[in-house]
Amino acid sequence: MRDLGPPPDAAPPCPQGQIENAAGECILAHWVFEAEDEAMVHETGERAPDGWRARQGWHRGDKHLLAGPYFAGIPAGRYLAAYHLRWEREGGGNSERRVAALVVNNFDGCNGQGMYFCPVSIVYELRRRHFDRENQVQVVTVPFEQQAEGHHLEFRVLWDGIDELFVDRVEVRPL
Ligand SMILES: [Ca+2]
Repeated sequence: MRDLGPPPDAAPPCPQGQIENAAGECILAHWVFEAEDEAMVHETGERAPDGWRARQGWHRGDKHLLAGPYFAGIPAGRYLAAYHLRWEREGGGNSERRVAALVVNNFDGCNGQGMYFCPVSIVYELRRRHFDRENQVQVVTVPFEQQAEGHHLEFRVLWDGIDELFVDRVEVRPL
């Protein structure tokens, strides 16, 4: 019996670490969005080496420390957004105190319902207890779904204005 192989119209699978995009091309399945990149938007905080930070008394709270970069090249699918963050306690309160909210947003909106905002992740309430220790960059992951390639994604960090927070970058990989 002859081995006929795969049918001729079957696309070969992408190599390890790559993913097929809407055009049928294999692309690297790993994206790095630096907080200090000029495509990013900041409503509060200041530039710091390798990222962006906000401090109580210096910067306004309840503002976005990070938003953007409105990147549309991630194929449809489920992913993890890994936020690289550094935290330092400044105010009173216990370990339940919220430091920031993290949300992955589809900036194109939800099927024409509303403009600019359509969360494609849970809204992750980042609390003090999520950090193992102060003054050390650590990773917090947020799962999200890219519903269709071409949607402009942004990775938001809404800073509460109490504890110091620094964001280095957000990395995205398939879930
Ligand atoms: Ca960085």
